[in-house]
Amino acid sequence: MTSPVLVEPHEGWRRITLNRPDKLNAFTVELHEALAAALDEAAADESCRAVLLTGSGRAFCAGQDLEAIGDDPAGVKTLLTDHYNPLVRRIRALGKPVVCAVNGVAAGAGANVALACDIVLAGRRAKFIQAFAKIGLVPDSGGTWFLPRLVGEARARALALTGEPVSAEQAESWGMIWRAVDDDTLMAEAERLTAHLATQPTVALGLIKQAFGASAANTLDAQLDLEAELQLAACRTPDFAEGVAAFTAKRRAVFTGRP
Ligand code: T3D
Repeated sequence: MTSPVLVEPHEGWRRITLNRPDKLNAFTVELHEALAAALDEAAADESCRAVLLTGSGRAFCAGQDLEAIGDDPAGVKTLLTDHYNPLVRRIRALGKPVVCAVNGVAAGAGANVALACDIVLAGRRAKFIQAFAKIGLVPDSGGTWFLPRLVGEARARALALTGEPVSAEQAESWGMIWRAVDDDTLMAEAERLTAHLATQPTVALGLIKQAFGASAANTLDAQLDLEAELQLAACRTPDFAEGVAAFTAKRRAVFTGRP
């Protein structure tokens, strides 16, 4: 049987590919389980310092597989509590950057899983669709949290209420994603970025993720205190010493990513 998730290791990073192209990489429990395992392995492997998430075929992900959703409302909620919510938490908690290469349509939970990643690149043919209302559901997988913070409440509400698609270029100009790029260069650009991040001070990058993760709920005072705490942790890493030494010696820093 074909694996619903492909993992491809590279020097310092790995690519994780959602792999149900015939169903536009829609989520099933099997896909969720394979993705969770792949992310946990990436988290546990010290030699992996960045992750690239993408989809196979012409789509990134069409959200929940609607043929596998079942008709028991309690079961639908369980899918969220057992799979989608842990997935979003895993991506946000991973102590290394997650780059998302959105290679085509990202609909429903597929759109919001992309937005949970740290840096999102999208090919120009990609579209982001809050498809939920079209089938009588509400945005999940963090959509009602990510969208207003990324694009403002007016746009977030309209996108969720209408289910209108947002092109990659519009998403970039609204600040919803980092960059829209040509389809034929998307993967090369995403690989270059991920490989670059894999050479950077991994612990500090993880702490940066932590700081942004906390900032939405913190007061400025609390955030200043958190920054001081995180800075202390960053200062204790060999990569900080290396960064300063390299700057002083006017040479390129060689970071190990070790704590
Ligand atoms: O707890 C819970 O589980 C609730 C959680 C919900 C999370 C969610 O994500 S809800 C939202 C679910 N997703 C959608 O509603 C999107 C449904 N799909 C679409 O609207 C369209 O397929 C797209 C806009 C994404 C793409 O359109 P298009 O025209 O490019 O492709 P297509 O022809 O519609 O789809 C191609 C194939 O993929 C087709 O299969 P076939 O006919 O060739 O055998 C289609 O049925 C299949 N497919 C697409 N999306 C899904 C899907 N199959 C199952 N589930 C899907 N979500």
